[in-house]
Amino acid sequence: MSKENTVEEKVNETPLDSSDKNEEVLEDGENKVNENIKGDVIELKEDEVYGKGDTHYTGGSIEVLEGLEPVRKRPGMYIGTTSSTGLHHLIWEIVDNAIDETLAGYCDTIEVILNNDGSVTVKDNGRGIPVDIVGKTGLSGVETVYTVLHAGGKFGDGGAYKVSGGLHGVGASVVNALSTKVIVNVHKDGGIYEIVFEHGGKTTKPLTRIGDCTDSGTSVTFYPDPEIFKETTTFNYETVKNRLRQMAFLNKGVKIILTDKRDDPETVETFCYQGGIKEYVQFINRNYQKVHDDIIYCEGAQIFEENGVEETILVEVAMQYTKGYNNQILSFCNNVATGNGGTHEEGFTLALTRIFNNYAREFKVLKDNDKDKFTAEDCKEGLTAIISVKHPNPQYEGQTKGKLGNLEVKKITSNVVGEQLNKYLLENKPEATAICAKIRSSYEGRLAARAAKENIRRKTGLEITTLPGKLADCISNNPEECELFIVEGNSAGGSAKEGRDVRIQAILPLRGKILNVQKAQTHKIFDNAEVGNMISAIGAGYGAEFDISKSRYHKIVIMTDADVDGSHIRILLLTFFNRFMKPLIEHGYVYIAQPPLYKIGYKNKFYYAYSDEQLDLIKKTLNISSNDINNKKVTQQRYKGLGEMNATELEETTMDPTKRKMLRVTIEDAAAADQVFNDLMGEEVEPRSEFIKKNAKFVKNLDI
Ligand code: 1YM
Repeated sequence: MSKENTVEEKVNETPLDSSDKNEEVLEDGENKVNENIKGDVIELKEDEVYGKGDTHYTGGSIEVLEGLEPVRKRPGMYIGTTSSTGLHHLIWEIVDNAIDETLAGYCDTIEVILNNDGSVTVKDNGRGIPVDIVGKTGLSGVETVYTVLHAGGKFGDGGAYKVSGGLHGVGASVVNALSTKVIVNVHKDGGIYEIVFEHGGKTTKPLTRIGDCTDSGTSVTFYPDPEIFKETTTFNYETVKNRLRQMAFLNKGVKIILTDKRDDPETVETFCYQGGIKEYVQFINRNYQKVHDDIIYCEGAQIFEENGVEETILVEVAMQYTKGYNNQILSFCNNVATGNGGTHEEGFTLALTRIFNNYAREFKVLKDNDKDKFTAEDCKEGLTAIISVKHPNPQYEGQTKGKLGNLEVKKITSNVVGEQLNKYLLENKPEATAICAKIRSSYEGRLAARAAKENIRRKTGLEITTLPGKLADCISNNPEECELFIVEGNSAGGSAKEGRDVRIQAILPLRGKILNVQKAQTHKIFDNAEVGNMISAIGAGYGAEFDISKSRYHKIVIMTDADVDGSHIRILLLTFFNRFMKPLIEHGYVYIAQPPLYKIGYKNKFYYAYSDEQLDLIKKTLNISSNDINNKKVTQQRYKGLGEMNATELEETTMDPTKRKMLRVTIEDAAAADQVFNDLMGEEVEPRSEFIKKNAKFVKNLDI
């Protein structure tokens, strides 16, 4: 599994061994291109876009048609990054086109094949991309779609309901531009047609009828260009599988078959969910105890006319309460996760809070002497919900464009959820009672926590901000330059203290067991020494009251061993930050240190390797043979934990800002960690004991 990091620190492999989500990386160019996209029209400055010989139509036409040269010149502007994440975008782009065909109602099966030769084939059983000539380009429909930038889906007969694609919904031509070879086969109107592109989208075999058929559909095979994807051109099975499974959940009834031909024997998995997002909620909650058995489902549509064309906004919500304490509300627009929420989530929250408060007052769950109302947080504790919106013209906001901005969506979502949730509660009394009891207990927990805090304030006159004794703080008071290292284990903590730059680097050693955040109710968090220490050291509060502007450090570095235990502690910490200090992650303040795995000594010099591949590379570069190792000309040390490194080694390899490698954690990383954490430590005992059995020999001090 590979993914890349961002920004100023050097790139390295991800340490999140059980996560397979790739994070979004925004390169400089991205904001620029997004600012420049208005609806379907790309308005880029002349010098940014036009290669020689590009076709450029403006004036009356809406589409601005471009050749593919700009894509190869600045791939980051089109797919965000050329790392593993960007590589996988190629598959999503082609699958999106097939999904659009299913949404248009012409296709029910999509196949994705990871081929032995490094290529990927995506097939559908839709109408087949049009093969007749498109007036505007003078080229066939297929060739237009694959060679003209931003050709969109408007060349066919009638214009399908095109909703796929979000942040990087840039189309098949971008895939072509970034591939060494693309073969498109179309089965349509009794004929089999083939067209081949090479060297970044040059047509090398024009569209040819190569046979007859009785079926219809499109099949696309592409070979990612290693000159573009320098980091890797290898597709990660888990990444592809997770995304395709999510696509199947979000588009009910669509059958998606994934085959990995790189395996012997090949692996085949099929995803098809008649229940759609209802089954998605069931899947997420599979390891939890539930407050009620069934999934509450709400859906609605608003149809309106724009420029004489009927457009539809679809809203779908599925939800179920668990007995856990965190919430998992995932929202999507056009099948793309909106990680920062937006108007659909706002509408949902409004309705949820309104309906449960009304119900609770009416049925005396909240009595007349209960002064406070349920807050949104009360109503969300333990809630798993999927909110999925399909919108013909989505507007995204925020730095990462992960927030839905269309105002009308708030009202539609709020109305749909308000009406249907209310109906559900009235028609399902036992479930309504159980859910209200759950919300009431969150409410009481919150009031108890508030009272306890008030008490401390009154007694001591202090906020809970005294610095913990274990913290070895730094000298500087300027948070912008300050770094907090959260270090696993005592001995490593000692080396870290010795090896740090005391001016800007603070060390907080973690000892013993960290609280299982999942099982603990929020107001008990402070009872745990390790968590309490972290909150006090960071100094910005937690939960709804977390205030990022008070954070005493702008870099919080998780430094754990490179073993199973270390990775668990990392997952635990990420989960904690994700749930109680999310803005830290959103602002990119959380990092993962990357200690080396090996130290190689050769001819009075030392070399550090951060992976087995790097170790091999170093040996190869230095021309080291196994004889040299046997003859002790070379020393090779494997670090089993941070504790084995002395202060100088730790400083040189892991802490010194000019030499170290660090990964910046993204919201996607944190969410992935959170998911792993749920699976391991949720309410259900079964998956947890399975895990412990498998990993028992590695685990030394985990509280599960
Ligand atoms: C494996 C990838 O691309 N399928 C696909 C694409 C199209 C159609 C059908 C299609 C669309 C329309 C009419 C329409 C596309 N066509 C176009 C364009 N699978 C895959 N299946 N007829 C067929 O949108 O009206 C773009 S995508 F522009 F040519 F119509």
